[in-house]
Amino acid sequence: MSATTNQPSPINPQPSSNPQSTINPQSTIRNPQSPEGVVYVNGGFRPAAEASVSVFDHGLLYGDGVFEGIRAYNGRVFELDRHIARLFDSAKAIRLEIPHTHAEVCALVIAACRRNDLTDGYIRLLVTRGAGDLGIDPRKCPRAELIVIARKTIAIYRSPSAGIRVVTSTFRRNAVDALSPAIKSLNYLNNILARIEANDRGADEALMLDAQGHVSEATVDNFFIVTHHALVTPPAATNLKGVTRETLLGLAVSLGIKVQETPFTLFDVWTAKEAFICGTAAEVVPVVSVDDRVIGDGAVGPVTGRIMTAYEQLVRTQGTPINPVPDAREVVAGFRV
Ligand code: PXG
Repeated sequence: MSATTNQPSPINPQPSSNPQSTINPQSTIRNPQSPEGVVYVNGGFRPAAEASVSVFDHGLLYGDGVFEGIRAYNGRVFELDRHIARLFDSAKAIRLEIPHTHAEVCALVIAACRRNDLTDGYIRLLVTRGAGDLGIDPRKCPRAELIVIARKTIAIYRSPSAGIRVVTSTFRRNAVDALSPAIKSLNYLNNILARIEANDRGADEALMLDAQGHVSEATVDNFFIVTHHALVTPPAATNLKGVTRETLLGLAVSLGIKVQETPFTLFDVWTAKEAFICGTAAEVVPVVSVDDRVIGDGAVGPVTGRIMTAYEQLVRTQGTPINPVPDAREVVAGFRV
């Protein structure tokens, strides 16, 4: 963080008030002096070490903002449109005006991938309320701040493919009539407290219940169980409308697996045949125990295995190309010139 305004940098000598000028996805300008890559902030791309926001930014002061986590695989950004749509929905819910169009934000994500030479990695987008004064009133924040970070690596769980140990947290997921869990806001404190609880208890992840005591989701991932009847996940209303969750529901149907979106309790989890968590960063991670009850036979179950394989194949073949192959007509036209 910096108390000063961002200074012009060699990579973006003129921080522009016109965002259009910095959103050229065709641009391949890279800065060899920025081994840590470049970050889009304050209207331009800057070396990561120089990328900063004001200490008066309400994203920092109050968690007033929204975010997205997106993955790139094999030169494509997976479900880019869907993630940006959710970013705009989250922003709308908190009355935050993103100073760009949907198409511009998509173009910025692609530009961030190119400028960081990224073909596989993780993209984090944040929109904060921007700099204001020390009061809570968002009217004091004239301009929202858009930040795009693209990294080549992402580390999540210790040994995800072997399965993780989960414990139920005493902290509840946000109640729908408090702060909607559908808003991917910069305020993750109850999820963080749940994760600390899991850490303290030697587990890999925490399972959170909703205000009624039904299973909601993990701290940063949606949750599924496999019962004798179907692949079951809680209704989207009480948790984040996860892009991976949605993708897996579609994949399961195409694999002929019966799916149900219905509320369930810890009893259903403890007695499930299989369980897994899913999210953009974590992908599909088997859960081998919950609250010291072994799930199924403690190994990766057959339904989870099929879903993992199908997801792995899907993400590597679909998405928005980072470096599109030139249109065939353009190539032909090029020869004629
Ligand atoms: N639930 C919550 C509460 C989340 O924050 C998901 C589910 C999965 O959603 P997607 O759309 O990614 O399938 C998330 C994802 C991380 C990380 O490090 C992930 C999230 C937030 C912060 C960190 O994996 N969000």
